Amino acid sequence: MSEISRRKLIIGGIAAAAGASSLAVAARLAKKYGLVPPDHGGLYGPGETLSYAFQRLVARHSSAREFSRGQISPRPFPNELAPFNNDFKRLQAGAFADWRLTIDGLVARPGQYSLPQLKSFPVKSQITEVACEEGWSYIAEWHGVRLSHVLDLVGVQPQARYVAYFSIEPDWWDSIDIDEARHPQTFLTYGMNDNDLPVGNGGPLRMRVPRQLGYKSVKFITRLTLVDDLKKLRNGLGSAAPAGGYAWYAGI
Ligand SMILES: Nc1nc2c(c(=O)[nH]1)N[C@H]1C(S)=C(S)[C@@H](COP(=O)(O)O)O[C@H]1N2
Ligand SMILES: [Mo]
Repeated sequence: MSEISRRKLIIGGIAAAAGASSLAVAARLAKKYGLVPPDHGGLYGPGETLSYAFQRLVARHSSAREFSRGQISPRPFPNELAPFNNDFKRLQAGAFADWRLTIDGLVARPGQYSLPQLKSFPVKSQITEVACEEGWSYIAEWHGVRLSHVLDLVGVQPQARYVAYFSIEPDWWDSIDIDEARHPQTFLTYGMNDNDLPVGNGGPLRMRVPRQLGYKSVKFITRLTLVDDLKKLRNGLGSAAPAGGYAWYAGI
């Protein structure tokens, strides 16, 4: 069976189950195909599962909308906030020369990357929107390296299913599946509107996941970890967001 007809068959089964009987049956089917988000256990569990499974089977290659230069938002942006911890201040005082992105977990070549190293990789740009779950949004041009490029450099092991990413702000972390991580619009960004990425917007290094809500675009990234199972990390839910009532999968 071709990949497309296999996907159609699975999503057909999941949708039929959702329509005919209960969301819980649909969720069981999704589970069979490994399409269950890590936060499926709560009140919205079956709904979360359906939306994630649908996105991965049908809209897997869809892209976030890209805008023109003229649509870039004027300052100020609503959520500009720098982290205030001492680790960050020390690095900032040194113009981020000592900033490193650590990549570890299920990779062939774990390592640490400086900003100049990341900037030496092929530079990509996109004009996309940061859409906050609270309703506001802004459009900016983002410059960085595709996460897929970096993943190819470190050599992702076949059993890896998620990329988790951690911020210098201890309470901020999140994760995406390998599909999202390899999507051409998923960037590690170090630039914005033709300048260095301002600290207020996540500088020196920020994850950009434009197909999902703003909270997945974690600022001040210092570590990426490849894992086969999100249960192994911290709260087991793949993100700091579910504790606040927000979904792990936040596709727009
Ligand atoms: N480290 C960190 N990342 C973060 C946040 C944060 O407070 N700390 N806020 C998130 C939320 S809820 C949104 S909507 C966007 C806001 O992006 P902005 O700060 O560029 O406006 O960043 C996300 N990434
Ligand atoms: Mo947000």
